[in-house]
Amino acid sequence: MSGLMTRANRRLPLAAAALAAFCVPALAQAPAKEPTKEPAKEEASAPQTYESAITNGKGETIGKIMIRDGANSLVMRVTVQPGGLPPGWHGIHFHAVGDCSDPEKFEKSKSHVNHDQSKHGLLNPDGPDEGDLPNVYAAADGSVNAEVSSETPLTGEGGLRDGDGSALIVHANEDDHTTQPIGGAGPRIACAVIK
Ligand SMILES: [Cu+2]
Ligand SMILES: [Zn+2]
Repeated sequence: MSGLMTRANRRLPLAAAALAAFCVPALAQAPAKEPTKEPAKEEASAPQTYESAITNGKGETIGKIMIRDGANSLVMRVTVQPGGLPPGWHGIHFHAVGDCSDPEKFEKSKSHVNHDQSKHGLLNPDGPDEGDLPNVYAAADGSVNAEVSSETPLTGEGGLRDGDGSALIVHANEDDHTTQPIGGAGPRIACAVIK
């Protein structure tokens, strides 16, 4: 939308220049339209934000998630401090209930957010479910600095912050994005409440 507008605006000086020889007042009016439109547009697209601590299997805080939710996509930054996770790839998903109070297994967070019985997996032809996300990589020191996106909204219909909330779960192994029910990602080793 903004791209189209910008392109249209960029064409204006040419057209205006051609017109100028015949009609000078038209040139003077054109720029006055812009300031009234732009501020309203920015307000409407301001992202909602949400932050939450990530806890490990001992209930200790190891990092945080920071979510920004815009009109068409949600973007989540995942930060884990050194020593927080075993090095290597880890599957992460949005699970259906915002409860991380059982750190031994994190089973209270239930299964993946999935309102329409989709198959699991970003690479599955019958998927993905609404909880599916790309893997994150923990460096040799166990830290993570990653950013992933999702079409699942933070609030509203089908949103993560529904009545019982949701949880971001970090798994021990990577998600192959294809097999059921969780892409072979293994045990749940960390959790962040989204409520
Ligand atoms: Cu999961
Ligand atoms: Zn899934």
